Amino acid sequence: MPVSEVVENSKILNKIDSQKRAYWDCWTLETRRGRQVWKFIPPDSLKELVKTESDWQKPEAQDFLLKMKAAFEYDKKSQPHSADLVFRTGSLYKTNFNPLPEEPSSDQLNDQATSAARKGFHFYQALQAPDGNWPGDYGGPLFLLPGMVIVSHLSQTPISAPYAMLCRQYMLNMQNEDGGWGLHIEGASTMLGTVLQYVALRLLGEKKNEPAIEKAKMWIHANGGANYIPSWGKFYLSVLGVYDWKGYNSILPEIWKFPKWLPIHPAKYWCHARMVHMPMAYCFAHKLKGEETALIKELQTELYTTPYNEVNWKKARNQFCLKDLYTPHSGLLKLATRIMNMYEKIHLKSWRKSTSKFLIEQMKQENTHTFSINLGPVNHVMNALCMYHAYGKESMEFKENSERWFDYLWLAEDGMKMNGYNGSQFWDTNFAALALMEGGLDKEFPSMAKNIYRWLDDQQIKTEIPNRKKYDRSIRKGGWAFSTFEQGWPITDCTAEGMKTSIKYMHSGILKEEEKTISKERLQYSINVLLAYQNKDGGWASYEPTRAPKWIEKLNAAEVFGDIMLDYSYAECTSACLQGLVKFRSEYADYRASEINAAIKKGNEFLKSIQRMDGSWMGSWAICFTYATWFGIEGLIASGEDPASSLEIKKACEFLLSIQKEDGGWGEHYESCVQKKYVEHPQSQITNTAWALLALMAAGSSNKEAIDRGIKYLLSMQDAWGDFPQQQISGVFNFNCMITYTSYRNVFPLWALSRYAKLSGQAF
Ligand code: LAN
Repeated sequence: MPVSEVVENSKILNKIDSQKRAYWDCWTLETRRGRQVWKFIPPDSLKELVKTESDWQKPEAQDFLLKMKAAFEYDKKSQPHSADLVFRTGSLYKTNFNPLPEEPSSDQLNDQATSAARKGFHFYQALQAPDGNWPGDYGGPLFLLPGMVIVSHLSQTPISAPYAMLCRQYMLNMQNEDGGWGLHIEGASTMLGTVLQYVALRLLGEKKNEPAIEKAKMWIHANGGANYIPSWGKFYLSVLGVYDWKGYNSILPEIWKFPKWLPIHPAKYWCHARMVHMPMAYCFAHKLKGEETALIKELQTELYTTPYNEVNWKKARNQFCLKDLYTPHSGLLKLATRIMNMYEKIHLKSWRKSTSKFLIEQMKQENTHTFSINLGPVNHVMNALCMYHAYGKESMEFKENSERWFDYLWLAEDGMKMNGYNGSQFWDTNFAALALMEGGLDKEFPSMAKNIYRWLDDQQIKTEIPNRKKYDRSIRKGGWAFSTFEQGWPITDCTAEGMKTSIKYMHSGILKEEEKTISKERLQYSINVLLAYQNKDGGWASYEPTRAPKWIEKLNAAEVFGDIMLDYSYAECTSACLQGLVKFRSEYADYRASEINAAIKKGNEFLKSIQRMDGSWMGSWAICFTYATWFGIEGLIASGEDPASSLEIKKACEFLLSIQKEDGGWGEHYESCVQKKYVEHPQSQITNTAWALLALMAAGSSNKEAIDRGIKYLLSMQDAWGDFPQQQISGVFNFNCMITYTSYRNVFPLWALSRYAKLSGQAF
């Protein structure tokens, strides 16, 4: 069958009219060692017309842009979460995808599971990038893109017109019916989301009398005006010049010059908190503020319910819209803020100057250590602003940083969004790797498997940061990052997973001896990372061991997130580390063996200690109890519990069985994370079902009937090509903000189906 015919016949593709597709086809994803950048390839009709950026102002070019914008209109009402169709359909074209011919039908469930897994991997292979990873949408949060738009405006570095147009379309698509925007794509409207999109849309050229803008303004006014925006918003508005720094509580830049042993020193915070504090502190120290252009003056009048010069800024410091407020300020923070505000009035000029110099040096180093990608989406654009301020638009410092903005932009059928990281490449690839190997399908898809291994090999972090303590960095050589090695921040569970999966692949029989390039010595470095990162409580946190006592959390001034100040021990990270250590021990008994044994014992005890009374574990990084209970069970089994006799595992299974839904699936609402208690979703969800099934099968649950019903649910959700539909968003951070994992709808059901087939004695 010719590709075009296949594409026309497909369920997902024929929903997209050819007009839309013509505009989508102007975009192609370039990947290199995991770096993913969307490139606009102008159609022939534009090649002569648009040679420089200013040519986009020509009427025909504008006409093209508006038509392209329309091709990315997306109806959020029926499904807020897009299905990553631009990338997926593009890949299907590129790889000349042909679905597998239907296998003879069978009434045996294990046969059905086997062919569904095979079909699913055949489809998923078409999405694998040539460098071995799976690129994908990592959007969800709505407070990121406006940050980039604001910084691009302030640094007079406009985002090129086709990109900017689709950023606009994305934000318009994500508007809620009441006129506001949530903290994330599925959330109810908040002041932070609404004011930031409002400002960003206006900066990108949306007129104030457009219906969407007028509606948004009404929402802002009805909820008190932009003076009620949470602190991070107050920061962005201040640098832009549409909020007065007088209305911003001091964040004491000089705290960076305090002795490092103090628990309040930022070096002790969770890396995301400290790396965001750093540029914020720099901007606050300089009261950095953009030029007051006509547009900025307009915004000043649009955002408030009173004239701009009558806003009570002192009061505004502590005004927060209740719809946003997740973590109210503690008494301790209020007291600290009063003292810091007092100091701000009299601050020592020389100390401020040396602090500012220190901060910019630290940020330059962060650029050096991360190929200017930086730790995450927030500090990345803020650092760019600081580089612009300190060194100017033409400086290498600014340019190297701003070139990497594009690493964070992602295009889907709902427009151009900003990812929550520079991608989730490693993480997605690792799970695909494990799922593929579960039932032995790596033998049927050897080139996919070999590419995966090459990717794992390439992506291990191979260098240490010189003089790392000066930059508050822990060891990193031997680790794996969540996205790419360039990003350079290793994570406990990514490291453990990378090590475990590499070992599994080296023993799988698909690699020739000379292809097994990851040496024992390199894996020993991973062990060094894992052992160095274990917490005293026996668990593992995300990027570093916990560095300060729990009371520091009371200083959380980011009202919209919970538990942001410290890196805590997490169920998921601990389980992954246990699995990694055990895998290493089973292959190499002669490296740091007694320490590994002790670490496993302590980790096992920690996992047991945080199991809830009902048998569940609460997840921190995906939704939610089903996710972490799967990790809990796997972690206990890996660390030596016998599923047949372990009471903890028995209770965990009972929990999972108690929440199975009528249709055989499991469905958990993201409110579970927000409320920290199990909240059911009205519909079964593919990912929750897959986690529950993986857990029950790992635990050897005797309830075959429940497992069969779950498998049937998964089978019923797969389409003829082997893909699965996108449902509710599946990831989370800091309890309150959800984030997309576009691979989960494929990888986890395929993994569960493969495990089912394997346990039924079905050989692929
Ligand atoms: C992530 C993504 C990956 C995730 C796992 C590896 C899955 C997890 O097991 C450990 C925690 C980690 C590394 C994680 C932490 C928080 C992140 C970095 C994110 C969810 C991606 C985006 C988020 C980051 C904090 C977003 C920026 C927002 C701020 C509040 C700074």
